[in-house]
Amino acid sequence: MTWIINLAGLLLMALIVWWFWLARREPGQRSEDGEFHIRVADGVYDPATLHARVGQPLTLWFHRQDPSPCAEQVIFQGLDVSAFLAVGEPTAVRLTPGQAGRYRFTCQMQMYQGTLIVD
Ligand SMILES: [Cu+2]
Repeated sequence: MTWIINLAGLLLMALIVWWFWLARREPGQRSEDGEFHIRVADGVYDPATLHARVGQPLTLWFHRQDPSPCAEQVIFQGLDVSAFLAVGEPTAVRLTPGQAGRYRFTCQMQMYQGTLIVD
């Protein structure tokens, strides 16, 4: 009986370690050449978390598959960048982050949500 409890405890510890390791890793996409391809469909940007460096010129290709008006615009908060997205053909959004920080990008109703993390 005791060994079952010990095993359960070990499993729990492993789960906690795994959870924190995952949380610290901050999932998302990094791009060496500054190009990203983001699918816009079903209410989510995929990938929704982008990593970039200060001063790195970025080209974000938005592939909008959602024809609803909700998805038609993407707005980068705090970067003074926004764009209207075409359906069925990729739209390029070019920007160069000048300061480190976390910048949210959303549709105009903020149903689509993404984060650009600049370090
Ligand atoms: Cu929307």
